Amino acid sequence: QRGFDHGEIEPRWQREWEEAGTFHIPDDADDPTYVLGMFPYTSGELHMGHVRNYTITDAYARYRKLQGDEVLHPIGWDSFGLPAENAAIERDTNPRDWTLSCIETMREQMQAMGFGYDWEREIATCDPEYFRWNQWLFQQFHDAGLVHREASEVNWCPDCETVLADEQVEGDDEHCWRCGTPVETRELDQWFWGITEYADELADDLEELDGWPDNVRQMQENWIGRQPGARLEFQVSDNGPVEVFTTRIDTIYGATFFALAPGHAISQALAEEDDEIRHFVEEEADPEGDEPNGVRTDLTATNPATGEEIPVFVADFVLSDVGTGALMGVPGHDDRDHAFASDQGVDIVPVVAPSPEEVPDVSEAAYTDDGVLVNSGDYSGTESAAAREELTRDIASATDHVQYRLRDWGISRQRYWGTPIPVVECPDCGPVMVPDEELPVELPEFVQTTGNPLDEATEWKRTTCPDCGGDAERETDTMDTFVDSSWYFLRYVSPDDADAPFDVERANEWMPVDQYVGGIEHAVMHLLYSRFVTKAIADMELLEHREPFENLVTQGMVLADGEKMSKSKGNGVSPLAIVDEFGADTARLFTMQAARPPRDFDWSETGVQSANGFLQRFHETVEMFRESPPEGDEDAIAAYVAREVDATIAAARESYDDLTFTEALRETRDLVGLLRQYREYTDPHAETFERGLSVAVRLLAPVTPHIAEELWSTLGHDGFVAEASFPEPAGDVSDAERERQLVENTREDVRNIVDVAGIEDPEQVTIVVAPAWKHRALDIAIESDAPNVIGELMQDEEIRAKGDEA
Ligand code: ANZ
Ligand code: ZN
Repeated sequence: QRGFDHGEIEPRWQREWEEAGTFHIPDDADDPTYVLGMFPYTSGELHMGHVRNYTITDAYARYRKLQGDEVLHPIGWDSFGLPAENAAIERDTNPRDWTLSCIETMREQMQAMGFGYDWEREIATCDPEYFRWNQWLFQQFHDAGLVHREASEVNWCPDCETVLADEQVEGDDEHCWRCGTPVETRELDQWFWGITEYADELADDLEELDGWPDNVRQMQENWIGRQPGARLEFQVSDNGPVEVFTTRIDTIYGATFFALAPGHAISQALAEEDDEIRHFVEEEADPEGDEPNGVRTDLTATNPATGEEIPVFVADFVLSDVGTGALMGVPGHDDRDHAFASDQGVDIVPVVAPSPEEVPDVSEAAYTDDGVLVNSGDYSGTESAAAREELTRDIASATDHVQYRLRDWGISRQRYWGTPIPVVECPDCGPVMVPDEELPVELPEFVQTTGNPLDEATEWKRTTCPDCGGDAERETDTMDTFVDSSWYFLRYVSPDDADAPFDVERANEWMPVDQYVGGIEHAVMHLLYSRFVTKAIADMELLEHREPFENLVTQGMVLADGEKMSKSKGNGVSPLAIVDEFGADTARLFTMQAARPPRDFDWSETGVQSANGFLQRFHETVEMFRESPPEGDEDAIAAYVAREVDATIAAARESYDDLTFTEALRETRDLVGLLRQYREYTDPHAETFERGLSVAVRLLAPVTPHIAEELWSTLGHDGFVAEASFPEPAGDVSDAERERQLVENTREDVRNIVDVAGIEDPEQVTIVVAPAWKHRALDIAIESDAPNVIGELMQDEEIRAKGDEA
């Protein structure tokens, strides 16, 4: 019987797994291996990126199960957020109904993919039973001093009508991450979570995250942007002391100008009086421009080291929200200062040199390295690092100061579909936390408006102050959805817990996540927030772990003709169409064998067909097992095949362990090819053949679980292959041993086959030519003077190269 009916096989095994509770992890499980894919945003349909992400996760989870681990592999829905609101408006429904219908569809699609989830642990962030714990966290963070409200300039997307976090503003043109509209700034009262309190720990602990890709750690480090330096004051004409931040106090003798950001209070005051300055501040200043621009003021500043009066500028390369919004300009040693000073005709003095004898010429370009101080009074001759310490000590106003690029996390959003911030605004008491027993604060009915629907919900807004009992109004901001995803991995340990966000004891046992898998686009925001929230929860003594994700794999993009595959680009291929036509196993196999997880891969129709073709052949090969058992003796080929089976197991194990998958799949594919030929052309010993099949089925089971179950039962096994054990090599499979055996045995074996079997057909010889051995077989073929074989082998590129050498 040839071919297999995926439409029959796949749903049948999915049902069987479900009925048997194969992937359910009981609450009393003892420290299961926690494998987690970043939960999907409920857009309404699985796309290829999801299929890739969750197949990687599922294959790894299934692999660990085959290794004998208990595996916790849950799934949930990141289901709050602006897109649902927009979709609801478009469809004239409300975000809740829309989102719930998306969840229904996506759940079905995931089930059709055969992902082995513990569905009893499913969560959805838009469920009040979930988001009440966001509100609870807000209170706890408030009590821990990690929440504050501040009127601040925020990024505002005029199209989405919402505030965006810095991380949600993309590109040099500063556009909205969602809709691409250029972002504006606005001044608004915003709630913040104090992630900067944890800046040092977040940066320091990156070093220990050696199960994370280096590029992700680097991106986080850059985002935190820790800069050790000093703060010190310059006396500015009538304005008194003005503070600056510098990383290079060792260059202070070369500070020949002083510059203020356009937003600095002094610049603003000067703008009132002076037309030129006002024009610059209001019109000309362009912080993003390539050239530093500025205007000279009538003020002077006193360099505290030299005592000299230096000119004061208002300049656009000085940023209002960095450091103190003022800087000391050292054109001899800083590139931007150099460009600015050259333009403005300010003195450029070298004060640091590679050595005292080689004072650099800084007229054309700054010398930016550390070195030895020159032209620096008593400090001349001192090394930069030592001079920084000494000057920070000696200059009266100077103190050590570490500056960070990281800002506190603005969690306020002026939109409907999110977690209401649990605060009541009282005219007498100010903002008051909603007490615990009143949680969750649920959302009112949805209304369509251009602004924030919560502002229009008059009834909902009206409440009483928890403190004084007087009339008060609810806060109408909702939380950034990154709050939802900053701790969801903890909720899976006790998804129905009505008394706590998670069961503390179980979380201590089950956390951290052993293997996390998700897109590189979450390298900064989601992963940094999750690390912060985990640390803050640990400090509340609810968790013994300070890092949530021990190992991380990031997956590249799915491309179509070199471009990111997406609905909006119109080049999307629906995974469901492939599941319909070829089955979930084919879709899974294709996405897994096309590229290792971190790499992008290009979608290809032929790739899908070839994956399906292989599964057909695989099915056929195992079906051969049903045919009348072959008779004959254990022969040279059987020993050959047995060794190849072992080598395949070893290679597959290595590949699954490091989540590369491609090698495991390629080797297993080759093994199946070998087994087919073995069965057709020889008189094999049944045991070796059967073992080969049983190994191949288990090696493929993590990636193509349905057909693997089907074939496992064809081979006469009762239980699920999902619960079988990963095969162990029967012999020594070290590279050295493999090589030794190869050299010792191969020549003779091939000669035996060629001679004894009287083989004419080159294809028959390729039975023993498992791919890794091909070049060796070529040597042998040449030696044993088998021209047909050579002809056949020469068609293989790898071998041809080797043949040319020979
Ligand atoms: C003097 C100096 C001399 C600096 C020197 C650097 C090199 P980077 O440049 O990334 O290391 N700075 C301080 N406040 C600023 C603001 N509000 N806007 C723009 N720039 C500001 O960052 C640290 C340096 O940025 C600081 O050290 C300061 O220039 C500048 F050879 O002070 B430095
Ligand atoms: Zn009050």
